[in-house]
Amino acid sequence: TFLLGAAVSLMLGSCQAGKTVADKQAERPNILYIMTDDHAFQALSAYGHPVSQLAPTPNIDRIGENGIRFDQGFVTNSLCGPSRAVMLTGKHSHINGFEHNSSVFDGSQETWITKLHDQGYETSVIGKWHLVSEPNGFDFYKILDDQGEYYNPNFITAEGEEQIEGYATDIITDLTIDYLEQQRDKDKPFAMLMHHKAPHRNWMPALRHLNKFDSVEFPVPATYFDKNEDRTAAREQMMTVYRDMYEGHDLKMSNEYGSSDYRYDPWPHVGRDRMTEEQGKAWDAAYRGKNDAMHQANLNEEELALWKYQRYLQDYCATIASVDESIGRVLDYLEKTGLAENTLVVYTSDQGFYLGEHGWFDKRFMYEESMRTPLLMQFPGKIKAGSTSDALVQNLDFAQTFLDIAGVEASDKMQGQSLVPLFEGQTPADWRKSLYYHFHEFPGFHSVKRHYGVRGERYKLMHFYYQDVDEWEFYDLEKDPQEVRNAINDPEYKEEIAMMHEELAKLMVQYELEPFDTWKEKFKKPFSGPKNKL
Ligand code: SGN
Ligand code: CA
Repeated sequence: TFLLGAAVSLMLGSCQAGKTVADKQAERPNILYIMTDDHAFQALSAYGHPVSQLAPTPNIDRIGENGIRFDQGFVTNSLCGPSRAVMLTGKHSHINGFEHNSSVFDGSQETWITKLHDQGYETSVIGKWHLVSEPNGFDFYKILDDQGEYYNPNFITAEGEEQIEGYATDIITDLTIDYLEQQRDKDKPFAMLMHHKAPHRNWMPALRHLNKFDSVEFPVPATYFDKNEDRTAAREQMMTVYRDMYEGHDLKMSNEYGSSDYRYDPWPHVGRDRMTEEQGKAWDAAYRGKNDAMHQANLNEEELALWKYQRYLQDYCATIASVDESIGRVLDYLEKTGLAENTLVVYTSDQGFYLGEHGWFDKRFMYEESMRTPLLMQFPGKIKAGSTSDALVQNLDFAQTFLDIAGVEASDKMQGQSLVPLFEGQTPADWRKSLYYHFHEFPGFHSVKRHYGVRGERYKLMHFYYQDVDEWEFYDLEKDPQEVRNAINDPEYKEEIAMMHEELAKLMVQYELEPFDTWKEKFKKPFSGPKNKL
């Protein structure tokens, strides 16, 4: 209908009802898609988790208060590049071709951005990109190089690369507001991606937040010391806070009392070494006292494991403090200029993250904390303020949702569904009852084995596969929300397990994936590439 409307107004001339074509076009909704890197819902106060109560995010919460909070938002493949490729294409990883972080995005594919661009939208991306190939369909891009750095990061534009002094989150915010204010073509609606690097590893806070949570004691998850005895993949991962974090790089621990020299840090050039002299001084001064206190305390093994958890959470939440300030600035700008009235604002993360659950950091697994993401949206007049939804939704749905609100037809190759019918907070009776998930990056960082599975409203079934591993897991999320009891061999769940197998088979047909038996041979061969990267 929109296209027809635009054509008619063109035919009627540009001054119908005192409005120019440009005016008309300007009425088409803007889309501001804000995505952080690795923001756990446990650290976003709208979701009420105890961690977030100690480190609240009032500005991010505003989006949910002005609009809708999705309580069952998930990704299809909990990893940065793959998640971004799914978000853009609306297709699962095995279809869009970006299965793991060593993939290169095929930019010739249709995405919601290319489609909106074709329909006259002004498109832009600022911040982390991580899809390797040059952004396609964007009028403007200014993206971080690869993962990007927290301090004095390098940005890539169509004109080349430049380094900007300052803190990544603040710079991305400045660039975003500057672009909206100064650079974009104001006769066109905009579709903009603002992609923060924070709170990605190695969790380097802004100078002003370096001591923000020093006196906060975060609640240690009940599963922090779990041994995961009934599951191989969970046992063999390399993402345990007290075993796999680098004491220098990740935890900023000093060598000894009185020193500011780090313990093990394989990549100082992306961290402490990038700072200016002034930044470095402030950084060292902020960590010195707390590191010295740690040395003086002479901690035993268990105490040290708990100390590491606190250091991890303090730094992680401090990086989010600057993200929260960023969102506050952007929302204020939209409100001040009146743009908020006609803009869909989305806040989400490229995946969830473990904040010590099962003893872990990072993501990848299909367990709740990493498969689930925060998801908030505001859109005055279209989304009722203060709504919540517990419908099962996925990042697979974004492309069709954004095209829907722009009045542009989705491509029939897209595999998600528009979230617009959920905007009132009601779930249509025929809404999906289960989600498909597939993690492909093995061998790889953190050694999480390949797996796929189905998450229903109550049960979860997953299949880990790779070489000698061929193992199923089953969880009852109602009785075991922390997913600590693999019930795959429990006769009590026989029927539910069979039902979930059936559901999984159905989803694989729907998403055009052959049954496991037809492709398992490919993964039986011993791996002959480089050794697992840690
Ligand atoms: C880096 C991180 C890993 C992380 C991957 C993928 N190590 O390699 O911890 O899992 O990125 O993250 S780091 O110490 O170099 O930061 S993703 O968000 O890009 O998928
Ligand atoms: Ca990420």
